[in-house]
Amino acid sequence: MSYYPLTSIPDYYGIDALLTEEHKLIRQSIREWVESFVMPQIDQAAQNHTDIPNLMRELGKIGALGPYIPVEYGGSGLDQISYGLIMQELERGDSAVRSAASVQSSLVMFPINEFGSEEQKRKYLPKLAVGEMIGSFGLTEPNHGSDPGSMETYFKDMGDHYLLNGAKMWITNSPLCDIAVVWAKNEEGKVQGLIVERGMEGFTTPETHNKWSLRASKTGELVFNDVKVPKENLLPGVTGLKGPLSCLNSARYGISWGVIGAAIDCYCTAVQYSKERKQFGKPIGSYQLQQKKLAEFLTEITKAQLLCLQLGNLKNAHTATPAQISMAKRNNVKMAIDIARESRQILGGMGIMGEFPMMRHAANLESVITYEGTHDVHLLITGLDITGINAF
Ligand code: TGC
Ligand code: FAD
Repeated sequence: MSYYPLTSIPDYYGIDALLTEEHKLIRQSIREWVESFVMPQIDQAAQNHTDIPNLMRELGKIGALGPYIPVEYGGSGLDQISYGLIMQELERGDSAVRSAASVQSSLVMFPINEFGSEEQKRKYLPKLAVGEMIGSFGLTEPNHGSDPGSMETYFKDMGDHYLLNGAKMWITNSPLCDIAVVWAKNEEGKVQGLIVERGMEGFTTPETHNKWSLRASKTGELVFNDVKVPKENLLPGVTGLKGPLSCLNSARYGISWGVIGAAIDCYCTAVQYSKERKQFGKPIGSYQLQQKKLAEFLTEITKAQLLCLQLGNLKNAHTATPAQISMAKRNNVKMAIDIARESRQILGGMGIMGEFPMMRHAANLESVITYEGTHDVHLLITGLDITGINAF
């Protein structure tokens, strides 16, 4: 259970008036699920560095996997604002929970739906939508993170199958995945996507241990040692780096919303604590220094909400540009990490304890500010959009 009443979750600019009844119902149902399923176990999962048991099946039940994927393939056919609100509510619980849903939705189901054959869509999407199958997304490599275009993983056409070699690193859910959407170079050096299934000979998924961030999420490698991939597992609909990068547009958009949830959890906790905790005979919330922090948190959350809502409108109209999405991802993650760090101070010593969410969110957000394009990479994308000059 959250430490604050859910009625204190802020809507300072009356943004709810711009949402539909369906949006609000979806948000409410995910919020209730996070209260009953995530909140009671998230601290222990993070402290123990274990994932939440049965998480993907539960996310499937509440419609959080592939919300905007067409109903005929097992999705919910919802709009982009609904997707954003779902991500916001999940990340109020924990970034690991939002990560699980956004990888499955934006990085696995999205490319299969956009670039897959009809057979691939029918084979994989319905199982991914209910969490019966878990997917991962392999783009980053040990030697190529911000610069995925230099990837070394490659495949050769062997006539009746492809032979895949290479390795991917920092892959969310790799130790749990049943399938991986893997981006690799063909013999012409062009990037293409392959669906690699667990059990294929030469495919292993070692776990990455000792993380101080996203401790309730499994991270690992995808290693390909002469893996024979059937020809029907190539994604036929895209060639080039724009394939994986267009998946990132969808995931980065979801993150822009998601981190508002983490910020809200920290802000609401800090407001409640500042009213209850007394020092020098008065609640600490009565002191100007603490009020300044709270006022700035609410201002930043409100600005982030407005940014996301309009970005959602642009996404619904199919006019959102990658650079607009980069701006929201960069701004909102920084907003959330700053609020997590500053709000922890409002709780004094109690702020470092697992009973309160700030340290967990702050630690998680160190990954979120790095993955899906680092804070600096998104700044360079905006710089390129402004000047037309590539500063990478
Ligand atoms: P560049 O030459 O600019 O572009 C190559 C081709 O791609 C097109 N393109 C895009 N298409 C769609 N969406 C985008 N956002 C696009 N950005 C570029 C571009 O038009 C071009 O197309 P074409 O047809 O002319 O070939 O590429 P570059 O090599 O200079 O790199 C650009 C850069 C640095 C922006 C890009 O590579 C980048 O974004 N780097 C960051 C890498 C990154 O974000 N990795 C994320 C890995 S996945 C992950 O972190 C999952 S965490 C999930 C979780 O747990 O929640
Ligand atoms: P690098 O690219 O080596 O960057 C190091 C530093 O250099 C950064 O500060 C960066 O901003 C800076 N830098 C790089 N290039 C420039 C430049 N041109 N100008 C100025 N500064 C520059 N990847 C996947 O494919 N799938 C996943 O599921 C996935 N999940 C992840 C989960 C976690 C928990 C983490 C931490 C990462 C995950 N990633 C995943 C990888 C993630 O996308 C990369 O870590 C990220 O893109 C950065 O790459 P890198 O770590 O190699 O850093």
